[in-house]
Amino acid sequence: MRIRIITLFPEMFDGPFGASIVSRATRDGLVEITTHQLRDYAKDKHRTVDDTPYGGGAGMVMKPDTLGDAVDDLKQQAANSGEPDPRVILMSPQGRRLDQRVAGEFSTHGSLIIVCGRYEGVDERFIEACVDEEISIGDYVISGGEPAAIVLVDALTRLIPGALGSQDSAPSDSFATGLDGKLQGPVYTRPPEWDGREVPEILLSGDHARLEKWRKEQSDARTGERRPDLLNQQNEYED
Ligand code: 9D3
Repeated sequence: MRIRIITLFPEMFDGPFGASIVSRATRDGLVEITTHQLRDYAKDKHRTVDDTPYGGGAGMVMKPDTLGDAVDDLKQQAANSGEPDPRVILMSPQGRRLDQRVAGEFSTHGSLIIVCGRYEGVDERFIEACVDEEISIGDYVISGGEPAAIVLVDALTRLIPGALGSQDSAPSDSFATGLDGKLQGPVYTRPPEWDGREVPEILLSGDHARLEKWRKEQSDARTGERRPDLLNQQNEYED
């Protein structure tokens, strides 16, 4: 899978993509990620990427021409490399909310272009002309699309077959088929007693059948307390 990211802050990706699952998947050739400085596509000497909003208002708006040129160039790169047509995703507070199903959909695309917005927003004409889908990571304000793009890339990289080592495996994730989209229950490791607190006896018992039942009960109880919304919805990972 090939991912190209358009951003004003390429350095924000170095840390997250240089560590952990994404770096291993990159090393293993499962995913190739590049960042592209939007300013490099500006034509004026000040390398302008934004302008004041028509009709007034606070903040600045990202210019459609610079963004359009960047997307066109990266699409051309993809075509020249014999890749499938990239899907263009804009990280945006107005987007469809990211969940495990959305991540799963994107993980099956051979080629993605992810555009990170900054400032008050992006000129609507660029979105109409160039963007296939706007994605939000949730109902809270962050400063720009970059942290959201990092979350999206991490979530979808985990779903590429072979991206996870033996250390942690996709089917035991909270939002995966194994737990039917419910929360994971409590987990424990040594020592068997810490600070006067004991590990539940069933975990030390070796009774596998009883243990499976206990884990399911713990998962159901926790989901009911913390995320009752998950009990009353279809498993979004599966359907
Ligand atoms: C007038 C209100 N504006 C600022 C408080 C709106 C606004 C503009 C730009 C709010 C956030 C941003 C920058 N955020 C993103 O680009 C973004 C985002 C987010 O803020 N939350 C969740 N997902 C995403 S994806 C991109």
